[in-house]
Parts: sequence; C-alpha cells; structure tokens
Amino acid sequence: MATRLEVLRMLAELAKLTEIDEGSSQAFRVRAYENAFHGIEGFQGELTGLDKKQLTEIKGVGGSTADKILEFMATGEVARLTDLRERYPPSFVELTKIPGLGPKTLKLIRAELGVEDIEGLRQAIAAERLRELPGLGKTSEEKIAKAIVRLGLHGKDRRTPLVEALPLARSLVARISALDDVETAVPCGSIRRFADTVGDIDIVVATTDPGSVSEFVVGLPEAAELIGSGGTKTSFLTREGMQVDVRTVEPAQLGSALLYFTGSKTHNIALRQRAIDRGWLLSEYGLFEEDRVIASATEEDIYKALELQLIPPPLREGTGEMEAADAGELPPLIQRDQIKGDLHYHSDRSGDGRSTIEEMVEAALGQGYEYVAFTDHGEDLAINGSSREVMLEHRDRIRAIQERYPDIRLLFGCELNIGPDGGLDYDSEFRQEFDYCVASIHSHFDLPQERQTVRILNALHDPWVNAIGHLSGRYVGRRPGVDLDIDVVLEALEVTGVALEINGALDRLDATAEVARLAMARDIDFVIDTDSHHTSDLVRMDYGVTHAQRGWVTTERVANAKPLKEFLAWAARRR
Ligand code: DGT
Ligand code: CA
Ligand code: CA
Ligand code: ZN
Repeated sequence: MATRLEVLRMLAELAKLTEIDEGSSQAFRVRAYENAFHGIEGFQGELTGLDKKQLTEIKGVGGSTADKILEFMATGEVARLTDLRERYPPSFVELTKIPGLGPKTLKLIRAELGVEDIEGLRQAIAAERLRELPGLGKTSEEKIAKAIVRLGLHGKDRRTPLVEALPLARSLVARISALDDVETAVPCGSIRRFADTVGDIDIVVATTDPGSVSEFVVGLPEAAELIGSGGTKTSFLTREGMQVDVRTVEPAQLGSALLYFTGSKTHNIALRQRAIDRGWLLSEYGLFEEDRVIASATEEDIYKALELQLIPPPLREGTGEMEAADAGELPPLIQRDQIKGDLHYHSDRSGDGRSTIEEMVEAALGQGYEYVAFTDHGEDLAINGSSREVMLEHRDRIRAIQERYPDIRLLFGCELNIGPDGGLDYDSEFRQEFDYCVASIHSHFDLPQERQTVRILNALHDPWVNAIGHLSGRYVGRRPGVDLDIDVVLEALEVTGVALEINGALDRLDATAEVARLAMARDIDFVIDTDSHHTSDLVRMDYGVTHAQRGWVTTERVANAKPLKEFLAWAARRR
C-alpha cells in the first residue's frame, strides 16, 4: 500500500517527465499533476481506501489523475510513468537542472543534435553547435557551458542537494529502524552535519543481526543497482544515481561508529591525533588503550574521555571546533526550542501562498509560537504581489482574526521585493504601515558584482526594512547565488542594524553557513524563518536552526528567539 509521500513523489515525477515530454511547463497535463500534488499535500484525511469519486473530491484532483493514483495504490506502478521513464532516463532528465535549458530547448537539442546526457551536451557545446539552433545563440551557449561547471554536473564529484537527499535518507532510516533486531538507524556523513549538498547517503545501523539488515537493504525498492554487499557494509545506487552506504555495527559500538561515519574526515583526523597523544587509539569500534575499551557506546563518552566538550555534528568541519571544545568555549548555539516566532510567512494573499491566514495562525500555534509576521509579497512581484488597497484590506483581515487568537501576536508584515537598483515596493510612507518587513531579491540575478552590491546596500538603508531575505537568492544545486561583495554587505548590515535572514527552505538555506559565520564575527543579528507558503512548510524551522548552527550562530544573536516584548522593541529600534 502506497503512503501519501509515495503518491506525492509519483505525482511530482509524472509532472516533471510530462513537462519534458510536452516541452512546456504550462501544458494542461503538467498543471493537472501539479494541482493534484498540492491538493493531496493539503488534504488532511487518509488516502487509502478512497474510490475515484472520493479522490476527485480532493481539491485539484481530476478524473484521469485519480485513475493514476488508484492504479498506483493497487499495483505500485503507473503505466504512463513507466513509459515516460523509458523515454526519458535519469541521465537525460538531469539536463533540466541547467538554467537556460527549458523543456522546449531540451526537446530541440535532443531532436536536432542527438544530445542524450551531460556528456553529449558538453560535446555539442565544444563543437559550437548549440548556437546554431533557433532561439539560442552564442551567449546562451556560453551561459549553459558555465552553468554545467558551476553546478558540478560532471564527473565523479557531482553532488546532490540536501533537499533531495534528506527525505530519502529519512525514509530509508525509518524503514530500517522498524526491523526486528535493529536498535537504531541514523543518517550520518555530510547529511548529519547538514551540509547543503552531499556526495552520498551514509546510514549507520546498530543491530544484533547484520545479515537480515543487509538482506533487507538489498531488497529495497530504491536499490536500483547494487554496488556491493558483504560483512558490515551494503552499498547501492538509486534510479537517480545517488549512492547509499549502509553500515551495521554492534550496539555497544554505536557511539564510535556514529563519530567515525559522521566525519568530517578533517574532524576525525584531529580526534584520532588527540587519542594518539594520550597513548590511545580511536577507530569506528571504539576508543582503546591496548585492548581495553575506554569508551564506545555514545559519542558523549568518547568526547568526554578525550577531555572535550560534546561537539554537535553541524560544527564538525575542522574549522576551529576542536580548539573551542578543548578550551571549553563552544558557542551557546541557537536551539530549535528557543525559537519564539516565525517571521517569513505567506498566506494565500500571496499568489504562491496556499493556506489561509487562519490555517497559518493555527499552524503557528501548533508550534507554540508567541508571534508570527505575515510577510505576503509586495506589489512589485508580478503575479504574486498585492496592490496597496489589497494590502490594507489584508491588514484589516489580520487584525480581525487577531481578535480570535489572543495567545499569539499577529504582525502585519511584507516581503518587499528589491528592484534592480535597490528600490522597494510601495513608497516610504506606505511601508511605514507594516509592523515588520523582510526585503529580498527575486529577479536580476546576473548583475555584475558592483551593481548587485549597491542594490542590496540601497535596500538596507530603508528604515522600514528589518531583515534581508535569502541574501544570495541561490537554489542549492540549481541556481548559483548572486555575485556580492560580501564584506561590504556585512559591513552595511552591521551599520544599519538590519538582520541577516537564515531561510529554512531546504533548497535555499540562504545565507550560506560561511556567510553566517562571517556575520557572527561582526555585530550582526539574525532572524531564522521558514518562508512558509503552506502549513506543511513550518517544519523548515528545524532546518533553518541546524543550518544556523553550521554558521556558529548563538541564541543571543537571533531576534526571533526573543520573547514578544523584547522582539517588538528590537523590530522598532530602526524605525
Ligand atoms: P560526502 O559524502 O562527500 O558529502 O561527505 P561525507 O563526509 O559524508 O564523506 P563520506 O561519505 O566519504 O564518508 C563518511 C564519513 O566517514 C566521513 O565524513 C568520515 C568517515 N570517513 C570516510 N573515509 C574516511 C577516511 O579515509 N578516514 C577517516 N578518518 N574518516 C573517513
Ligand atoms: Ca557521505
Ligand atoms: Ca559514503
Ligand atoms: Zn517569501
């Protein structure tokens, strides 16, 4: 029986492959699958057991999509999807990640130039054949060539965005954990350190029966191609070409195994050296003095034996964490349970928002928040924004709804769009109406560094801007960040008192951890928020906090870790 997540995945894949097939993201069938995806995502009930009529009663689900869901529920497959997969193998689908290669262009280069994968594309570019095609040209060809290099879509060092790897890792871990004789299963490696891209998925399993675990792993539907299985390690490739390594360990050695397989390599080497300095040996099996086990069951035991504070996984990158832990000076990192409100929050007032104000308020209450700032898009954001009149009506609605929710403070906010020269939505007088504003770029990503930097500086000098949203505008693995003189921008944040946003959307995680750490070295405040467009997006706060930890962000620097009164004073201080 397929779970909701599996149905959603199936619909997403159908939408994606149909888009390629039809050569347009606006094709009727693509929209139908996407609408069904969003409808089911927002549907509260159980899918199992629904008949066709009941399925089509779910918002966005049409008759033909309902048939496919039923087929999927009954057989685990959809004939139409199987057919599409055959015609568009993963190596071809991967080409869609390249900016400038829309479905229409992809169709064209396949038909005209026989391009089937990245390698074929690189050859076509090398032979300067792309530029001959209608709608392309020399500039597009060069842009595409650069994108291939930037995205790392070549050779062995290609990496997968965390947004794709994490759900898969969690789903695998959940199924492995449920096996008899498995005590626990944990995603390790770069995923546990919360790197924004990962080379492969590492899973450590504490079990008394390694044989049955590897047997189970080999039989997983995701295990499209087996790399190897023997002893304590089983490795496979998924259909998308992602490698998964599963290692079994004895429960008594879980701590040392977690430590070893979480890495990073640099962190491990430093730890091992510290053990050697004490005449001991550290391996994935434990911390030893000759044959005597000093510690092995938990990571905490091992750090303690080595006279170190426990170093949280996001810090284990070999960038000063050992020295800090040795001195007992690890920073008091922001924790998820210290977050008191969300500050980048859309309702269906935004064209791309999918839940009502009331639903978003209920969801915020469910997180135990004291406050939430609705930041629907300002007027300049084409189809998603709101005019002044509509914004004021929206404010009145928020105030009316506030009456019914005395336990949470609803702030009337805005996500101001930063124009190409740093101009903001509405005018200064109107912006004053908002309780809180985040300003972000949504276009003109290719400006040269100087213009891009001046653009941000101009926006920062507006007194109504509280935070700068997703600073670089990147999408991990899909769109590189804009070119900024980061020192100049940080300097301006420090001077103006505008906060740096950590955006918890897994495909954004922007600002980057490196930039966050640079901001920590200055006197700059942060906001950590979710950019939620639906009630199901609130989970992103976990991601935002873990990402902030990678930037060594401490609690006292996070504005939305302040209780309501203090937060309001903070938000008002620039005004
Ligand atoms: P990735 O997969 O490239 O995103 O990065 P990691 O850190 O997950 O690296 P991976 O998968 O090669 O190995 C997982 C962990 O196992 C790594 O973080 C540390 C440990 N490890 C792997 N190979 C070595 C090694 O040769 N020496 C040491 N000390 N540790 C290793
Ligand atoms: Ca890995
Ligand atoms: Ca690995
Ligand atoms: Zn937003």
